[in-house]
Amino acid sequence: MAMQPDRDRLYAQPLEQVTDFVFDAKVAEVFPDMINRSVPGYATIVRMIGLLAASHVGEGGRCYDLGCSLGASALAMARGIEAPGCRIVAVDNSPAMLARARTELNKADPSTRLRTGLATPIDLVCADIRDVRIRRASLVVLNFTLQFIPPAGRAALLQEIHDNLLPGGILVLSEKIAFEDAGFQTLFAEMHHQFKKDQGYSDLEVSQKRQALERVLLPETLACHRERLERVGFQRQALWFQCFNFMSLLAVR
Ligand code: GEK
Repeated sequence: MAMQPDRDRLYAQPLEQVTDFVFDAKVAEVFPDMINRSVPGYATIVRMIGLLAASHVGEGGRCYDLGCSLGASALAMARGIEAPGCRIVAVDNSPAMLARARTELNKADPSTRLRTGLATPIDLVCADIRDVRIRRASLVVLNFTLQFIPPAGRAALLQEIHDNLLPGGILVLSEKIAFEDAGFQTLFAEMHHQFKKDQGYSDLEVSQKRQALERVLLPETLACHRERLERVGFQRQALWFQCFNFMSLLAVR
């Protein structure tokens, strides 16, 4: 049978030692398949980010996709935005992911090297999102990225975002979450496992990947996210998506 080059098989064979997960070239290669088969609702969330951008970003608006990976959310925004003179800044600190993002975005938009067809240009920036200065933003997206920032650094990042959103500007914060209730924690972890099996992953793949992420992806409870958003100044927020232990919040400045 022909190998599918983009199929995620990174954890299919038993590994002598499962090392911490990193966003390297091997991951970048299979990333769309990996995230679609690992995060329930991922494609829906990305599509809705496009719709949010379409309805919220006015003329000259600035948008940020923080932890952009291959640029799926940035591309959804670029496709959604109709207002003229807008700009999207897409940031990731993995050179391998950004290199692949550049190829993917140019494929989506070959004639302009990220600049045609899509009226809204996307600037790809290789940087740590904690070092990026947000300026007069209409829309900021953290789509499954905050979970990779050590918890002690999360409030400062959200403060920077809050303080530099325009009044009425929005933050989309999507995360894997934990549950205080031990019963729900077990139930949703199990449902996520079942989801991954249903997507074609084996028990071995699921368990090795879980081990690899254990010290890298640190989920918090929904209450914890909401309280911190409130503390940094987001008084208006709504949970607009949840499937098992994955959710997305919309917070308005
Ligand atoms: C999507 N948002 O497809 N600075 C910059 N980037 C970072 C940092 C950091 N400190 N830490 C992690 N990343 C995307 C999916 S994936 C989610 C986001 C996942 C980057 C990391 O390199 C990776 O590309 C991304 O955050 C997380 O809508 O893999 O579960």
